[in-house]
Amino acid sequence: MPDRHGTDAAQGAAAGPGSAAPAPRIEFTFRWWGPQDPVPLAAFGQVPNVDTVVTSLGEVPVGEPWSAAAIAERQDVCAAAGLEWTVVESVGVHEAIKLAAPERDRYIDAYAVTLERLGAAGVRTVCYNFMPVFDWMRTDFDYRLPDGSRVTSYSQSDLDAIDLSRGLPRLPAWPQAYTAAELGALFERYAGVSDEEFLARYRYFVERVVPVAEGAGVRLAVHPDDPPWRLFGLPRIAKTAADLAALLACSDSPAHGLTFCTGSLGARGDADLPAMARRFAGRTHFVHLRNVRRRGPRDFHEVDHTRGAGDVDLVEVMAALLEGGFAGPLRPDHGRMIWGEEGVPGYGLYDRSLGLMYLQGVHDALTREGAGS
Ligand code: DNO
Repeated sequence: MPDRHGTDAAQGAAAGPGSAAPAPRIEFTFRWWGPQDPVPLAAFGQVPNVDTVVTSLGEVPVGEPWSAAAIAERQDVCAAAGLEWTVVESVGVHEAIKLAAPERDRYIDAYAVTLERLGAAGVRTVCYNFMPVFDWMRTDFDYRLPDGSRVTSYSQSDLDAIDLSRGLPRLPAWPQAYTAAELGALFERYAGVSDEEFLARYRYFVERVVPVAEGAGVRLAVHPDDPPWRLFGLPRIAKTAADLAALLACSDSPAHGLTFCTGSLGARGDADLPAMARRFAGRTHFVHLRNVRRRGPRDFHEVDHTRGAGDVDLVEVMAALLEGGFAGPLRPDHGRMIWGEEGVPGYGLYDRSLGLMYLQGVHDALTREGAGS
């Protein structure tokens, strides 16, 4: 039967004699920020070969279990736009878990309930991070490139100049803003926490949620630190290949894997991304492809997805992921804001669509197959 792109799925599957299910493939998808996202959900389905979407219930406070009804409602919104919700980005990890606070078990239980409900609803990939206090950090969300497009950027000297006694505003994807008093209290609780101790806290979390994910048919995908170095002296455990190996070593379960994010990891000059992609492909459950231009140590801005625009060679990364046998959801991460578009920084429709079409072309050239076949 023709699908909504007008192609015939049965033809694509072309099950010959003796062949079983079609081989697992890369699922090209997009992130949607929910009903408050200026990008209309249905727009993604007009991008060739996109049938699924990545989203999250960002309105639920971190630490509260997600209700089955709220999950079903978001699924319905996606289905009404012709898209299946396949990946959650993210289910936030409550700070009590990262602080090893006495109440952490309660929050771990709540996390497990959310995983069970997502699995029961058929949403099977969950991205999360284990960064202390903050989600991704930039010092400029409106950095102008010579062609007039706007991107996010990070400069260590600008970060060092931030006056924390004035608190921090809520940045895109952060669950909250921070007053100076809140920041002071949090930093005090992290004082002296080494990366080793923080990894032990991560292991504590993994040992409890991964068996639940496995039982629920959910694959957990931890996201690297963004940027991949220490901020404000806080511990950081997902910066490098060695870090990722240590995170993965916390559990051998197939439910415990990575979000392989080239923009996060590639902000470091010492990251060999193709080697990492090849090495971790089998444990990678979700891929973010993003390109950055490094201006110096701990100093970069984002660029478009094409080879040569920045320091991340997404052609080599795609080749390495394919060689490593990666199959699963992959999305273009952080595009530029172009053609006058306004929206969540990094998450406009236009440049991410250009990026995804480029990535599909790279994929098709490498595999001699069609991304949509
Ligand atoms: C930013 C994103 C991050 C990411 C989370 C994963 O654009 O890559 O906010 O979604 O860190 O938990």
